[in-house]
Amino acid sequence: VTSQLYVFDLYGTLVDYNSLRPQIYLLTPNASSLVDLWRLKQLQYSFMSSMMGRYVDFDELTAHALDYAAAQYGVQLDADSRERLIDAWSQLPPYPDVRPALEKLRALGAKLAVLSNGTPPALARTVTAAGLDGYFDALLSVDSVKAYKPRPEVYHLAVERFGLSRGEIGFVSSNGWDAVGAAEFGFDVTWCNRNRLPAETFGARPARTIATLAELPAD
Ligand code: LAC
Repeated sequence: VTSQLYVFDLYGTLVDYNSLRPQIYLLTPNASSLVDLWRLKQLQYSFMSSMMGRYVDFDELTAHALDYAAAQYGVQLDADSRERLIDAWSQLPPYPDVRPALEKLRALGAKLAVLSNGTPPALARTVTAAGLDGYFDALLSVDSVKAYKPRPEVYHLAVERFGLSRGEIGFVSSNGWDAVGAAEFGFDVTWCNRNRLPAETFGARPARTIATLAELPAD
């Protein structure tokens, strides 16, 4: 069945942060590990922020996470390179399966939205730079609730915005923990397992798993 509404995670689901690697290879041969750690720390800081009850926006967490990852790999970043790398998060390319999938879902009459940890300006810039701005009915940012995924009030933003019940909302994320959080909340969740990872072993199971967005809409 096709949902009336598909809500997508952004980073890692629609746009590819692995594309940051080439810029970082200019600074260290450990670019791929550095990007992995950068992402891991960015998410860890978002969890810490929500748990400590001190909201700091995602751009700032991304900067703190970069500083950590650079320190771990002994990379000295001058102010310009640091700024450029942080800014690159707003210019990430879409995965090749994204546009065809969004086209198909729209043709089936579904509404589409993004629900992301990113700030509202970052979401707008990223979606535009990726050439995806025509597809979405809403770009929902955690910034309006000052808490990060997987806090339930974040997922509630989609319920509030579209007036649908939780189970009527199709949620798509490549991030296993985000898929679990959305399933705990009660969305109809599709985990896009782009990286061929094992399923999460804690928390609610997503309704289904796909390998790429080309499988949408999935039963
Ligand atoms: C986001 C992160 C979790 O876009 O990928 O919200």
